[in-house]
Amino acid sequence: AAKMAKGEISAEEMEELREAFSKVDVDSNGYISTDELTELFKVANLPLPGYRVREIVQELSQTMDQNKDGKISFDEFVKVFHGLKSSEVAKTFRKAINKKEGICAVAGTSEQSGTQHSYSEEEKVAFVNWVNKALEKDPDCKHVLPMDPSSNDLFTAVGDGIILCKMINLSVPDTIDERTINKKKLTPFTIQENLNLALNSSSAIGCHVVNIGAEDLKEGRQHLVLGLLWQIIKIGLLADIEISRNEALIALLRDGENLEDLMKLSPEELLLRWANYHLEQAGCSKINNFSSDIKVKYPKDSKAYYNILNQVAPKGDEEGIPPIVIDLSGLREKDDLKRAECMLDQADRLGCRQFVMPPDVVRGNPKLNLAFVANLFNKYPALKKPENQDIDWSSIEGETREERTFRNWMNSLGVNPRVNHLYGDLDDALVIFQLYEKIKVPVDWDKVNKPPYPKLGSNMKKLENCNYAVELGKKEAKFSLVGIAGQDLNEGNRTLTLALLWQLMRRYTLNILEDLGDGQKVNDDTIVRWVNDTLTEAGKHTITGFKDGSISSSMPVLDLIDAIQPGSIRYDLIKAEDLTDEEKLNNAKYAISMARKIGARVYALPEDLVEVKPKMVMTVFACLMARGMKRV
Ligand SMILES: *[C@@H]1O[C@H](CO)[C@@H](O)[C@H](O)[C@H]1NC(C)=O
Ligand SMILES: *[C@@H]1O[C@H](CO)[C@@H](O)[C@H](O)[C@H]1NC(C)=O
Ligand SMILES: *[C@@H]1O[C@H](CO)[C@@H](O)[C@H](O)[C@H]1NC(C)=O
Ligand SMILES: *[C@@H]1O[C@H](CO)[C@@H](O)[C@H](O)[C@H]1NC(C)=O
Ligand SMILES: CC(=O)N[C@H]1CO[C@H](CO)[C@@H](O)[C@@H]1O
Repeated sequence: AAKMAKGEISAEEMEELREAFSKVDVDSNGYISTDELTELFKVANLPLPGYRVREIVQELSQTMDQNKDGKISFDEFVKVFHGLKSSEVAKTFRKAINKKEGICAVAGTSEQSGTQHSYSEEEKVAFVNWVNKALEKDPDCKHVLPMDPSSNDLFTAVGDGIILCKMINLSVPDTIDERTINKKKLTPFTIQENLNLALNSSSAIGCHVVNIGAEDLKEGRQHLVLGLLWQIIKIGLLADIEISRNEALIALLRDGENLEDLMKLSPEELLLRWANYHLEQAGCSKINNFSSDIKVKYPKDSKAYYNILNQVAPKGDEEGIPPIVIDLSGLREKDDLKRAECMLDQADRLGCRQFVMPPDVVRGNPKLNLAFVANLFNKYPALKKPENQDIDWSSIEGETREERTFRNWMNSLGVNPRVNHLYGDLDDALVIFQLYEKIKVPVDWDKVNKPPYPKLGSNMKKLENCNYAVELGKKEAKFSLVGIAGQDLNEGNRTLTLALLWQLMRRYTLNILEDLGDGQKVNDDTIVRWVNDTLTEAGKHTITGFKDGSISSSMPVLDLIDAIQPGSIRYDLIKAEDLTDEEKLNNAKYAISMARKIGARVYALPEDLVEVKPKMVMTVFACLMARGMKRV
């Protein structure tokens, strides 16, 4: 071979890099994000502590992302990767790429890393202002609020876990039982409990909480705190941008589309539609995103935002709501920042000056502009539910609890792309393959078709994936998939998709127990026996199984928590006998939050206990058993 100049890359090496890149770029969008890099290390099962992985990812993304757009293109990847060839980072990274098999999460340990991580100052300011306002009246937050947005207050304020718990509960109401938050006379132990509660509840609402631990929050690791807080805030902002929650969104249907097409859109896509709907009504051109389109075409004249504000502002046609006339004179302001400031003054009159400062509008910060528009939508949707005869209203059903639990479970594991609609988003089985890897079923990615799919025959490609997914389930995972074909996944047959997902979640849960028990096989009986033994030892009532009627009161769960961590349950807060439905639910909320507080990652919902749903009951006991086995 010809001798190569230093820094040149051989064709073979290039091939290797391309392969590595496409392995990391799970969603094949041509870019890898830092999350995807983290995922690679995880998949590679590198025996590195979490903080080390974080450092490497940080270092790589800082050097690699040369144009600082938060994404790493293949060219950037090649350039820097090659430059780093001899460094320790490159070696580790290379090792990670070459060892693609074997899945095992790298533990989220949190030693002092000593490295300085970068974070976005604008985002910090925006989140601080949002939290200040959201919790303004909460007496439990007086000790830390209001935070000064220009300081680092936020990173100390989150350290006791209270603010995070409160924000989680605002984003998904009723996630955390108020009674389980430690508020007074905090000690290192009770702070740890609050942080466990916050982290495990974040998982339960579908935040991707990988490589972040209580220590990171206690020490206020800036980029981790901001990352988690953004996920929590975003889930809350997007919660109502969904057709079953707001039927007026059907006004966004376009000619030739049916309801199903609209229901498949992600909340972000719906929000963009909404913005464009109002722009169209105003006779303006459309935008394609809340980043460069806001920045380049528009706030050159801040037109998009001005027009949306003008469209949604109350016109005085609704009783009791006075009209607000948007002053458009700021459009004539020549200076970009000043024009954006004038626009935000108008947003302020609607009570919607949130998340963005003039420079964020001018530069088109994607997160903050998305948040700004989402908040505007939540306050002033300005849509009318169409009175259309052709619409089959009965087909609009919200997500069931079971569906929501599965979805939150997989999102918290960081599947990519994020799942918004359980059926539509699984039609190419890509997410299913990622879940197989999480339960140690090897996936031959060469057999998997990856997006973008060709325009013609795209469904064929997806169907092939689904067939392979079912085959893996039958042959490798040894699931019971009688009567399930790839087509059922592809078409989103509810019963059959749920059957597969349940087996995935169940296996995932059992795997955790088996790993803790040195590989010993675990089944339902093993769990019930462990629960019985633990309860008996503590002098409490046992259960006959996951269908035991006594579970409806949550008493067995509460007793088990108290057996695992003696003295943790405040029995004075609960009622044990002759319970009304409301009292049962009350106990169940307390039980679920307590389980998370002592460190169990429970996804089930209180209603699952009250109604004694055996599958979800099983996961609750299994998670507690996992927690109990770690108790030494
Ligand atoms: C959580 O939300 C529910 C319902 O919105 C509320 O009743 C409860 O007080 C909240 N708890 C916390 C911890 O904020
Ligand atoms: C936003 O949309 C425009 C086209 O309207 C496109 O040129 C630009 O690349 C998009 N920006 C991002 C970040 O996707
Ligand atoms: C889903 O599959 C089940 C079992 O094969 C079948 O009974 C049911 O009709 C299917 N549902 C739909 C909507 O096709
Ligand atoms: C648990 O205890 C109940 C009641 O004492 C008993 O009926 C059941 O068989 C026990 N189950 C196991 C698996 O030990
Ligand atoms: C997902 C998650 O953060 N789970 C945590 C629940 O709480 C325990 C105790 O802090 C942690 O070990 C888990 O990682």
